[in-house]
This record gives sequence, C-alpha cells and structure tokens, in this order.
Amino acid sequence: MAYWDQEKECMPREELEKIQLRRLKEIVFRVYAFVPAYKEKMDQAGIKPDDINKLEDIKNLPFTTKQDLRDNYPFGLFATPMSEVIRIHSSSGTTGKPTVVGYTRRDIEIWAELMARALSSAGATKRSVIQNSYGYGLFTGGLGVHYGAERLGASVIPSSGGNTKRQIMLMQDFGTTELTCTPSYALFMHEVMQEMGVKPADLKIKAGVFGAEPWSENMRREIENKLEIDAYDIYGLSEIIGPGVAIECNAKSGLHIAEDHFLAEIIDPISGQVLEDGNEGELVITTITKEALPLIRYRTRDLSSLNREECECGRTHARMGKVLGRSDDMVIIRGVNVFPSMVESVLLDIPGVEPYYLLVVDRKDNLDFLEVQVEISEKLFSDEVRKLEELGTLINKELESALGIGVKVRLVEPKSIERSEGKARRVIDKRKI
Ligand code: DLL
Repeated sequence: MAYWDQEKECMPREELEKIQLRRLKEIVFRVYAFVPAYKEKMDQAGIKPDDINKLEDIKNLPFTTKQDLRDNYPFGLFATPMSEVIRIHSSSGTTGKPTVVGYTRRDIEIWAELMARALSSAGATKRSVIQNSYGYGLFTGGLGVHYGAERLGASVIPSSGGNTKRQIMLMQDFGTTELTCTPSYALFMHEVMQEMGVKPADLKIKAGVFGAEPWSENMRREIENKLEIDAYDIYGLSEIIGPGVAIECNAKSGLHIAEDHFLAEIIDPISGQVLEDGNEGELVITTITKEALPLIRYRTRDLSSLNREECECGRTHARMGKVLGRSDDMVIIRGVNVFPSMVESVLLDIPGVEPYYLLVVDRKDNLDFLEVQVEISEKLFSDEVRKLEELGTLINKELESALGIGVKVRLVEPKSIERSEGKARRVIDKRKI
C-alpha cells in the first residue's frame, strides 16, 4: 500500500479529531482577529471564538461564499500581510471579477505535501515520470501538481495543456508513467494518439490523476479502456488550496479528504442545515491550517456526500462521493434538475456513441427545451440513414427515461464538438442571453 505519510493518513479518528479541534479553534481566533469581514459576520451571528469548544460547534459559524471573496476583491479576506504572501492564483469564473487566492510559504509547503500524498495514493513514486498537462498559470492545476510531483521526488514534465501532438511525443520519448490532466483532455489525447498511430501498448503510462471537472463512472471506464491505465479522481478548488483537497485510493470508492487540513460538512443547499453522513448535499469546507487565506465553512456549490467509515486501504480520513455536478452547472428544465454527468453516463452506455456531447438549453414561448448534441463514431456515421435514425431514437428513449423530461437528440458528425485541453464546456444555456 503506497502511503505518503502513513502516520497522518491512517491516524485513529479520535486522535485526528483532537488535532482538528485544536486547529479549528486557532483558525477561528485568527480570522476574528485579522480579517475584519469575518469579525463582522461573526459579531452579526453572535458568536465569539471562545464559543468553539467542540467540533460540532462549527455549525454555529457563518458560511463563506464566492460572493464574500468578490466583495473583498482582491485581497480583503487575506489574514496575513502581503509581505508574507509568496504566490497568488486566481480562477476566472464565468461572471464578474475573478476569485483571488493567496499563499504564504507554509501554505505552499502544505499544498505540495498534500499533492505528494495525492500522487502517491494513485501509485506514483520517486521513480515515476509524471507528465503534468494541467494548465500552468493562474489556474491552480499546473503548479499545484508540479510542486507535489517534485516533493514526491518524481521526474515532472511540465507540459501544461495544449499542443497535443507534442504531448504524445513526450509521452513516448520520456517514458511517462503517470498523466495528470482533465478527464476530457485525456480522452482527446487518446483521439490524437489514434490519428498518430500510437497505441497504448507503445507507452509506459500506468495511471492518470484526473480532475478539475465532473466526470462519470462511465467516463472513467472509457478512459481506462482506451488508454489502458488506471484512472484516479482528484478533487480540489482554488479557494480552498487547489488540487489535492481529496483523492481516490486504489479502492476507488470515494475520495479521501485531507482531513488534517480541511474540515468537511454536507449541508442542505436550501436550508443550510448540516446533513448526516451518507446524504447527498452541498460540500462545505473549512481550512484549518491555511495562513494567507483561511476560509470558514466555504460553500463549494459541489454536490457530494460523506463517508467516515474506515476504508479498506487503511486510511481513516473521510471519503467524499464523486462530485457529479455543481449546483451552478445544473440546468433546471421545466423544474427538473439535469446534470451534464447524468447525460454522459447514459450516452456512454450506448455503443457507437463517443464521449463528446453538449447540452443546449433554450426557451421558446415560455417553454424550456433541451437539445442534446451527441457525437457518433466514424464507423456509424458512414452507415445507412436508417441505422442512424434507430440510434437517435434509442438515445432519445434512454435519455428521456433517465432524466424524466422530453429531450431532442441531434446526432452530430465525428469530431464536430469542440475538444478541450482544460475544463470541458458541456452546457450552452441560451435562456440567459
Ligand atoms: O479545478 C483545482 C483542480 C485542479 C482540481 C486539478 C483537480 C485537478 P478551480 O479552477 O477553482 O480549481 O475549480 C474548482 O472544479 O469547485 C468543482 O466544481 C470542479 N472540480 C474540481 N475537481 C473536480 C472533480 C480546480 N474531481 C471546481 N470532480 C470545483 C468534479 C471537480 N468536479
């Protein structure tokens, strides 16, 4: 079993909870003293740092949201002077100002440590050659994985996203053993490999560490079969630290949250009430060791669940369920909640359908319509029209029964849906325009 830090990863929960409580108290004291926006929120909620005496008291603290980060743009929520901040990242976001996050030297060290932990969990070692195809830059994927791979002692290839043919050449020539990128980019790489006549057997890749966007179990199977590798899910978000908040182990039954640094809760996204373990809801995270940008009860908008039972891998840290969507890429069509990953899962169960699809939502005469564009394989595309019609009808039937709403399916030519080198765009909502 490949642990990076067995003592911490497999610590008895009782001991872990003692550390968590001590750290939670410290962080609450710190934000109350150094971040005026937190003091104001806590005063309004009538709670003082001294009121935190047990872990459950966390539920009395106010939530933090993306809006709080925007309201305090760019550095207003930082808890250290800028002279202590050694790195700034930011996520673009779809509307308004970007979200800005900062790191002290210790924050960067902890992040590297957590990423080394994550890569080890996926089987990487100091002998690995890790090709890091997450984008380098303001996005946390590139540098986050990079520092972790160096901490692990592996040889890291900072290939970043893009220039896919060169990526494949590097894999061949440098003997890449682990690939890190978004799951959609991994599939695109496979497509380019085929065009180049490169087979998985020509490569040394054993595993991939994929995340930064939702992907279904069916998508995992697709990637594992096509690339002949083991695909691990990694989760994280810039606000909390970046990649490395949680990672799968080889049991692949949930992602272990680095609970010695982050406290996780699942809440009902509407009432804000904390839900019991096992229930699906919105993931809320509190950072308990971050210096530059500590966040208390940050609402991630990601939908997941928690399982605190010990895992067969021996790790004691809680597992979060695979994130299948976030409340803001969920589209509500005639009152029904639809996630792109639900569509993905249905499509990938149908032979001849490629894992490239797009949901287009529009409104006509006050009625919402969902069109699902589905790419089909070259082979099927050259088939007779009747076969295509049959396939269209089948996809339609399967989607309607899975989603519970009427759907218009449009089969599109091979390679006509935009390929992604980073986070894939799965939804076009024309209703907002
Ligand atoms: O995507 C950090 C990251 C980089 C994670 C590389 C994993 C690998 P942001 O750009 O701030 O940070 O986007 C964070 O992406 O709130 C989720 O909605 C989504 N997300 C991240 N990982 C996963 C995952 C990075 N494994 C947002 N499954 C998060 C589903 C994910 N969604």
